[in-house]
Amino acid sequence: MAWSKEETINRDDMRRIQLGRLQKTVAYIYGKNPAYRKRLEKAGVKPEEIKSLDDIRRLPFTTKQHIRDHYPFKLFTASQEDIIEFHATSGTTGKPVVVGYTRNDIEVWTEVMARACTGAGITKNDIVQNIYGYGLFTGGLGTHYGAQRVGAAVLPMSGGNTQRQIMLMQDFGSTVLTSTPSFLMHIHGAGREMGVDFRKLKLRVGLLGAEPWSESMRQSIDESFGIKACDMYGLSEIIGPGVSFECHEVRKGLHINEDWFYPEIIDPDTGKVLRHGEEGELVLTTVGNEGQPLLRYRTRDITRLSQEPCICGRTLVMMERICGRTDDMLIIRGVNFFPSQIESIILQRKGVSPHYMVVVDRPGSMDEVEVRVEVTDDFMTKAGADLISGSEAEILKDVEMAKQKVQNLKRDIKDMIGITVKVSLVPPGTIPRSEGKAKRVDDRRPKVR
Ligand code: DLL
Repeated sequence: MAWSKEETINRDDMRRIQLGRLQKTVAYIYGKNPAYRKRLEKAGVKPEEIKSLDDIRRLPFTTKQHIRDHYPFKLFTASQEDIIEFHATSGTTGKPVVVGYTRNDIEVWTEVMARACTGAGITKNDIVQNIYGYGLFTGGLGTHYGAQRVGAAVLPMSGGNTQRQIMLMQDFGSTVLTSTPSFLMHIHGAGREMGVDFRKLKLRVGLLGAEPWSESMRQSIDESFGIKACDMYGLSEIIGPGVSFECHEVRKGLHINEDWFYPEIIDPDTGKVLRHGEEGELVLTTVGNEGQPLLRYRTRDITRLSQEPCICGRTLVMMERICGRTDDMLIIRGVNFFPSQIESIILQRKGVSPHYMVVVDRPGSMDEVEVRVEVTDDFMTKAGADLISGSEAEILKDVEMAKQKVQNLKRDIKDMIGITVKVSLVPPGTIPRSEGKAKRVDDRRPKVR
């Protein structure tokens, strides 16, 4: 059973809702946000000219850069007194991408998250161990609101604390785990070492997302925990988790809450709108947000849409699981970052050059990141010379300096992005140079699908 009636209505009624909300949103933005109004004027569109859903194509796209350019609040449409919550994601320059929510926005978020929880089979009888991070990240609070709305009891764990997660899972009898898939696999590995058999616990449902994961990873999670894991997708700019979700009955694609987030698929190179079934970049228009409504936001996520009826009864348009991104954003253990953030750190440090490579791998269940950085010629020449004819004290000093560089880079990266990486210094000239766009990432993780 779906949570709300909009999930099962017929196409004509859905289009009516979407058009009404789209018209309202465009008029609202035009009237209240000078920066956005300028863009609409430049595109030659007036709110009263949006007469059908197809007219959405006349609206300009919005990008992450556009939000960043208006940091922190200039793209907000609601006034400050109506904003009741902020969230943010990390940005390429260290400045986050900020989102503001009004009370109504929180209500919409709670509603779409209640739909996602219901879709996964969560009810008021469940104990939801919420492992998504609480804080600026939207995963923790968004899931918290939705799970409470369906009447479940939330255990607000946030991320990390593996041992404690396992202890409370056992002691409280958690029935639902909400987490990034990779962290869940990490918990499983740690539990196995402690002799825990998760299949003997009361767990039965997983509501997982925030990063790409494959069908084989799902199978492995299902088996390891004795649960049915459902996918959930979302992004902070649009609302957070709850943009789309899988139903536990079918688990083959995600139902998009299209009465709030209007989807299109475009060719990322030309911007041309593609038909259902064609793969391209997902573009979302928020048709109910008040804090920071976004028109035709380019998510950079690649998927395809379909209108196939689902046996669960939901009529919402479906999207396939996300199979990649059009930019170089990396998602490691649920944390998003761009290689350029690492570059900005390297550039500030002496003795290393801006030639670097981010190597991502998944040797077990967790993603691991190694940042390889070339040392400068000067450093190399001095260390090399010392090694051949220097005194013991000089050699030890060089080694100490190299160690210090590694420690400093590790600390700066952890401070900026929040994840622990391995840093390796390599000799000058050893990172492959490319003639065109520099290749900064060597992603060795198994491909999703
Ligand atoms: O990750 C919101 C979220 C929290 C979704 C909890 C699901 C569960 P951001 O940190 O802004 O928001 O990251 C958004 O993460 O553009 C995708 O590239 C990726 N992403 C999110 N969910 C999925 C998923 C949250 N289910 C970015 N599958 C998005 C693949 C996902 N990628």
